[in-house]
Parts: sequence; C-alpha cells; structure tokens
Amino acid sequence: MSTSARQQITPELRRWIVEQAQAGHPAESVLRTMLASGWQEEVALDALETTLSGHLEQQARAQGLPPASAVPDAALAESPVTIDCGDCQVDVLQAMYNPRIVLFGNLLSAEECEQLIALARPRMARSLTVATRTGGEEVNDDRTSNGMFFQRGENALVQRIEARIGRLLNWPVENGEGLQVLQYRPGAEYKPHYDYFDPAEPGTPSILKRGGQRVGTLVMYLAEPAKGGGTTFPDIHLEVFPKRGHGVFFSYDRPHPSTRTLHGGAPVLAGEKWIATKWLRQGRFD
Ligand code: PD2
Ligand code: ZN
Repeated sequence: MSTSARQQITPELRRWIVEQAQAGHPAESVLRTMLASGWQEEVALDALETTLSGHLEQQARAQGLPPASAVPDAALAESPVTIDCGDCQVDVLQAMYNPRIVLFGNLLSAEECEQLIALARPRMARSLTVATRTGGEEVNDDRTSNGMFFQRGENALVQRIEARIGRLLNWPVENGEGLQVLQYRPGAEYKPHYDYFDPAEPGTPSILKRGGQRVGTLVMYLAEPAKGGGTTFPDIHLEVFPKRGHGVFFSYDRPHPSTRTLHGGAPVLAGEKWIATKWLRQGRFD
C-alpha cells in the first residue's frame, strides 16, 4: 500500500470520536487532535461528520423523536456574499445554523413583487389552514390574511421564481407546493405555528401521500407594511422585518418542536403586508 492510500475509519476511531463529543470537546478541536496524530484531513472530516451525525440521530431516536430527513439549504459552507441563481445573484444577508434560518436580499425585484401582487389580487380569498384532524382545509381565527395559490409553473413569472428558488435552496422544483400569495391588512396576522404536519394528528397520513412532509419554508416579502407584520420565531426571540424583495428561509428536518421553528406573522399595525410563501416537501408534490 502506498503512503498516500486512504486511511480506514475503524470502529475504535468512531468510539473515540463519540467519547470526545460526550466529554464536551467541540468538533474543531477533535479535528485538530486527529490531524496532529496523523489522520488525513479528508478522512478525519468524513469520520467526524458520519460518526457525529449518526450518534445524534441514535440519541434522537432514543428520545422518541421522529426520524430526520434531508432538507433544502443554500450552499453557505464558504460564506458567499451572493448566490448565483441562474437568472440573478441573490444576496445572503444573515444565517443562523440552529435552527437553520437564512435571510436573503434581492431575491425578487420590485417589478416581480408588483407583478405577483397584480396577478394574485383578483384571486384573493380568506386564507384557510390545513385541518390535520381531517386532512381538509378550514377557516381559522389564527390566520386572518387573504390568500391564493398559483399552480406550480402556472405562468412565466412563477416558473422563473420557482427555478430561482430551486437553485438557491438546492431542492427540486417538483418538491415545491404552488406559490402562495398572502395579503395582511391592518390587524391581520398568522399566529405562531409549525409548518410541518403534526404526525400525531389523524389527518396527517393522507396529507403526506402527496409529497411527504414539509421540510422547508421560504417567505418572500412583496410589500412592506408601515408598522408591524414581522415574521417572528418565538422560541429563539427572533423577528424578521418584512422588507420588499427579501426572503427568509428556514428548514425543519423532523416534524417536531425540537426544531425550534415555531413562527408566526405578527399583526400588521399600519399599511399592508404582502408575501409569497413557498413550502417545500420531502418528495415530488403533484
Ligand atoms: O406572514 C408571515 O410572516 C408568515 C408567518 C408564518 C408566513 C407563514 N408563516 C407561512 O406562510 O407559513
Ligand atoms: Zn408558517
């Protein structure tokens, strides 16, 4: 075997990595120790990633959490300032790692925001929420916006925005629900909720037949209210202000409150807030 042959990740190495994590050593310092004792960087990174994620998943299962699934995400490992989405460069303004929340700028142009509103306006109706007890839809006092859904790929504008989102979040366009446009007048709000479907509700299995769970949400701001209307994340005390053309993305790898993705639309206090929401499923949504 040549000296550059790839080293093997042994069960002993995996055990040692788990012990280091349990002793509270951060992954970076475990990596430094491994490199100092002669492990190839590629092998050390692979061993750390697979061992720690496997260990975390085992622990989560032991606590009775539902299994984790893959989630959409922007490629932010190298901290890019912009992301090339094919037809435009989207700005990365802020990123949080746990929960995963990313704020984007220049996601939609002012013209695209206006066009979406103009196309949606004649089709607006009181928003419904999914009734997870039955799998149907219902009017809900927690959600007092007006809204409408575009079909996926319904027109050239929607197609262009969906392709952009697919590239931004590295997720198949086919896994997206239709773009939803929402209008919040003064007093309208969307009380805090999770976007995934509660596995304990009887209607959920039938909802999941079409595309599986929701695993990510992108809220795009089309028109700014003068006051109020922020997107709030109560578990982490975060409020995102509704700036036209910006978008806030968050993902949830299991349908469980441990994701800390409880979020809501705060009441609009003055003016009108318009958003477009893209909910992303695990699989193809037809
Ligand atoms: O309008 C919002 O900021 C908001 C808040 C919570 C939108 C959604 N959820 C959503 O569309 O899921
Ligand atoms: Zn939501």
